[in-house]
Amino acid sequence: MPNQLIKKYFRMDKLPHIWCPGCGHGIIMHSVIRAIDNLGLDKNNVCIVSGIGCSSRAPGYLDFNTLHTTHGRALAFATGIKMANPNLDVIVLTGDGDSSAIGGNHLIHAARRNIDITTIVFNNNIYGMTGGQYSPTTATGDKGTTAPYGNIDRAFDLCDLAKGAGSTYVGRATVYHPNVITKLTEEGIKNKGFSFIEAVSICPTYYGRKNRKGTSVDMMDYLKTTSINVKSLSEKEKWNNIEKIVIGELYNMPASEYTEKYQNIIDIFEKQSGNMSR
Ligand SMILES: Cc1ncc(C[n+]2csc(CCOP(=O)(O)OP(=O)(O)O)c2C)c(N)n1
Ligand code: SF4
Repeated sequence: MPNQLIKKYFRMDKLPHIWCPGCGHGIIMHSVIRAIDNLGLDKNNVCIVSGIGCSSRAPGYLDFNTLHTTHGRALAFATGIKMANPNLDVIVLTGDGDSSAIGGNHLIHAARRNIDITTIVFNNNIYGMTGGQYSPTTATGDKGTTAPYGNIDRAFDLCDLAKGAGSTYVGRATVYHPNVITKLTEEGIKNKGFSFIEAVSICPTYYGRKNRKGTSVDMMDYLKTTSINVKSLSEKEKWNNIEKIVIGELYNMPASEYTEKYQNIIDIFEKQSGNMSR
């Protein structure tokens, strides 16, 4: 089955990929492809957009309508695409730095508008592509090239941020749980509004090495032992759990969608100007 998916959805001439051995990003990319395939989406109707970073290389390998944009701006481009053609299935693949540092403002406003875009953040808690600077999701005390004595910032809970900003669908999984990433992505695509999925990834090369997290197998093992399914938690525990990585569907509350509301304004204007010309 994976082989068939690769033949169907990958640009074979763009492989091999640039990711390091043991990187988690490929697992996320594959999980997203499975979601698209399970939903039976028309390839020509799917548009995948990214910013810049190791994670943001994913659209380069995928055979859809794809756009590799500037750092932090994936959601700005995706918003333009969705506004121009609301019928497209628009999916953003982005990193934690790309989406919540340089692109943080675009994230909160896309969520606030509830525009029908599904965003999957490959969260490896570091800037991988540029050599390991700390990001807004690096845990307090962890090291990066820009935090050699340990990061003193508090880390964003990306799902909490996305929910607070207005996302109508929010979920989290890790690369140890590819089937959960797939399921959440499917539900996110089905949600008519802004869907946010945090896929916790691993960067053994920069985050792992600098923070003595061991091999990529050790890092996967950590994800396995530290994750807990949201279904076993109370409402309070699911948002305030600093000991565990809470996975599963965290929020699902459909609300009116931005491009539809915008079309309503156009319809009202055209009706009024039609009346005036009579
Ligand atoms: C305007 C601008 N600033 C900085 C950069 C350098 N840059 C490229 S990728 C990146 C960080 C990517 O980190 P993240 O989004 O976490 O993705 P990862 O590489 O870890 O997957 C930075 C700072 C850039 N390309 N453009
Ligand atoms: S630097 Fe890190 S995030 Fe980038 S490809 Fe290597 S392991 Fe993956």
